Amino acid sequence: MTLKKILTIAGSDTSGGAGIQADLKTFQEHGTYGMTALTVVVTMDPTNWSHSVYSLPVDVLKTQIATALSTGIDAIKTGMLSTEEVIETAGDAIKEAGLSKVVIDPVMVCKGEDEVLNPGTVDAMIEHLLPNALVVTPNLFEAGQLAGIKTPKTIEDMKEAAKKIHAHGAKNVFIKGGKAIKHDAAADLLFDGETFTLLEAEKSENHYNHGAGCTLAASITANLANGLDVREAVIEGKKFVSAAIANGWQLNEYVGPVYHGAKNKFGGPEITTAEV
Ligand code: PXL
Repeated sequence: MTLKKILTIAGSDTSGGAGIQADLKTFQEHGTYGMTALTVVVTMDPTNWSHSVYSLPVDVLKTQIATALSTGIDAIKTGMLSTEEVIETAGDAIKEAGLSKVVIDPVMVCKGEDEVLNPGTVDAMIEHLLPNALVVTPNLFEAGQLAGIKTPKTIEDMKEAAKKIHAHGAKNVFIKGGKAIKHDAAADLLFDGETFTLLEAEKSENHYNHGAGCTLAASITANLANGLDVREAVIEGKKFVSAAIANGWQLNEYVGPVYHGAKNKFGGPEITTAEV
């Protein structure tokens, strides 16, 4: 038996819903084999759940990446990268690996934490990550930052952001509007440089959605590794994460992670697509 091998370069979410924990659970659900290069460890204060981010030495990151790449990786995903040096290290590694199946999740903040990790990281992402991205998966805030515009509020704003991010070298831009966008469905936008495709699913009432962004990007990466084209990979990714969000659950009084196994256990919702 052989499995498609995926490397995630990302942080550890001790609470288990996001970060490499989300990635590995999601890769497993797709029948792929996950490997990790850890950038940071995120812990939560048990008394108020405020986050602390502990960076690993860059040398340790480089050694992990070298270990994983030596096995012959089929696809790479990036998640939380804490500093410009870490972003550059990830970008260099991706270039060196010469892989096309690269998904960049440009994580800038954790849910509930509104401080951008480090202001210089936006420019570093534009320089080192976007030119290597087959797919980049910003949320609305991240899309605004990468595009150099205000946080998108409408689908027209999302289109403007997508064009600007595409101009930075990302081949496909998938902006997660979700239920935050002014629209009657949970809507995400795919731009391949020519066509804007809106993906819609019913809005979920469930507020337990910690880890949704990481899970979506991980599903897209696994779908690409398994041979789907970009369009199919994002449609199936949205289905996977929509099921995970619909079955999100309360871990404690502070956080409710998505359930990464939901799609395989219960099935996923219908996703409709339309050119806009
Ligand atoms: O959801 C963003 C995210 C990504 N990566 C790690 C995280 C979080 C948020 O908690 O902890 C490691």
